[in-house]
Amino acid sequence: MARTASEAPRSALQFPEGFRWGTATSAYQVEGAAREDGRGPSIWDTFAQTPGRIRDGSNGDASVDHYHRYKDDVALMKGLGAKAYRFSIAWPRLFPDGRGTLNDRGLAFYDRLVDELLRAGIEPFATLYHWDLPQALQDKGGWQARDTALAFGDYAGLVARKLGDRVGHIFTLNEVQAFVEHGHQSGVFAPGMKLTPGALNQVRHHAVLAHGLAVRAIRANAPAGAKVGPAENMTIALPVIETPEHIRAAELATREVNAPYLTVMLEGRYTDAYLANAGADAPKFTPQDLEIIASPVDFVGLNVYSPGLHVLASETAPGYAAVKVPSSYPRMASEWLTVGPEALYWAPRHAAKLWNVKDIYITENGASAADQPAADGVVYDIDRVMYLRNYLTHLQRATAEGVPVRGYFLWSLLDNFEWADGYATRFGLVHVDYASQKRTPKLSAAFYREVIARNAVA
Ligand code: IFM
Repeated sequence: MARTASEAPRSALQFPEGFRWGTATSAYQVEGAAREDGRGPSIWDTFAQTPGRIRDGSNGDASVDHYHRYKDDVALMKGLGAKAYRFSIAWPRLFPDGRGTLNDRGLAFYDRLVDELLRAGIEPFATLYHWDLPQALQDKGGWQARDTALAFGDYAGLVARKLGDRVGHIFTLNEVQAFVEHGHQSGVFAPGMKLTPGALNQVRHHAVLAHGLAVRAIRANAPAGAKVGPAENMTIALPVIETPEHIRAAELATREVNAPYLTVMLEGRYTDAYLANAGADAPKFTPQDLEIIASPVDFVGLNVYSPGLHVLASETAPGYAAVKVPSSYPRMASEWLTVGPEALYWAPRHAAKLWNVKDIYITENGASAADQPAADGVVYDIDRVMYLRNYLTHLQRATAEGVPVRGYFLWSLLDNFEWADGYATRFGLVHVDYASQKRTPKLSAAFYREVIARNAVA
C-alpha cells in the first residue's frame, strides 16, 4: 500500500502541495491490438514492418497489450500512488483513414480507459498525437501536405467533444522536433524520409500549424473547457557558469535553437536568425498561419532528458557561444541519453522566463537501463534510481525558486516498444516479460512510490 504524504517522513527537498505526480506512455508503444476494433494502419505499422528499420526486427502489433490489460496497468499506477496518467490517443483508431466517419469501437477504448482512471482517482492527461499518423494521410503527402494539419484540427475537435467531459488536460503534438527531424531528415523514424531543407521546413511549419488548429478546435468543442498545450522536447541550453550574463546567453540560445518549434508556437513569429539562415528554404506561410500557431495555450509540457548544449556569454552576435555536450558525459542505455540533471532545472526556468509561461508540466523524463531480473526475480535498477534522484533534485530547486512547474510524468510506466530500438531498450518503472506479459515493478517503482508519498525527493 502506498503511504500518504502525512505518514511519510519530511524531506528538505519538498515539492509544492498539489503537485501532480504521474507516469506517461504512448499508444503505439504500449497498446498492441494493432488490427482490432477497426483500427487503421499508421505510419509506424508500415515502417516497423519494413525490414531493417527496427533494430530487433520487432513492431508494435502486440507490444505490451495495454489495450487489453489497461485495468491491470491502472492498478499498477494506483499502487504507485500516482495522481495522473499521460497517455496518447491513436488517431487511426478513431479515424482509420485519418478523417471522415468516427470509428466508435476505437473511441470506446479511450472511454473505458478514462473511466477506469477516474474510478482509481487518477487524473487523465491525453496527448492527441504521439507519432502514429494514419497511413491513409501519409499516402496523401503526410506532414508535407497542409491538409494533414487541417485533418488534425478536425480530429482534435472530435476528441474534445467526446472525452472533454472527463479529460481536463489535452496535449496537442508530442515532440514536434523529434518526429519531424527523425522522420523526415535522418529518416530513422517513420515515415523514413530524407527531405531537402526547404521541404523539411515546410513539414515543420505544417506541424506547428496543426498544433494551433488543434488548440482552437479544443477550445471550441470541449464541453467543460479542457486545458490545452504542447508537449515539446525543447532543446535546452545550460549556462556553463551561473552568472546573469551566462544565464541570459543560455536563454537567448534556447529561444534560437527552438525557433521553428516552441518559439514560434509561443511568440507567433519565426526568429530573424531562423529566417535568415533558412534563406530560400524558409517555409511558406501567411500572417494568419502565425496567429493560428500562437493561439494562446494554458500550459506548456516539456519532455526533458539530455542537455542540448552548454553556453557562454559572448559579445558578438548572437550573444552566446555554444559548447557541445562533452563526450565524456555519462550515458544511459540509449546512445543519445547523456545524463545532465541540471536540464530539469533549466528547461522550465527558461520556458517560464522567455515566454512568461504560468503553468508547466514535465511531460516526460526518465531513463533507459539494462534491466535484467536478478536470480531472485528483482530488477535492481539502481542506475535509474540514481538518475531520477538527481534529476528530481534539480526539478525541486526550480519549484523552490518559484518556477511554475505543476506536475511531472515519468517516462515510462511500463517497458515498451522504443521506436527504432525495438524492445531491448527499457524505460519502464515496471518490467515487462514480453513473452508472458508479466509485469514486475522494478526497484525504481518503489523509489518513485516513496517520492510520491513524501511529495519530495526521496
Ligand atoms: O519513448 C520515447 C517517447 O516516445 C518520446 N520521448 C522520448 C522517449 C524515450 O526515447
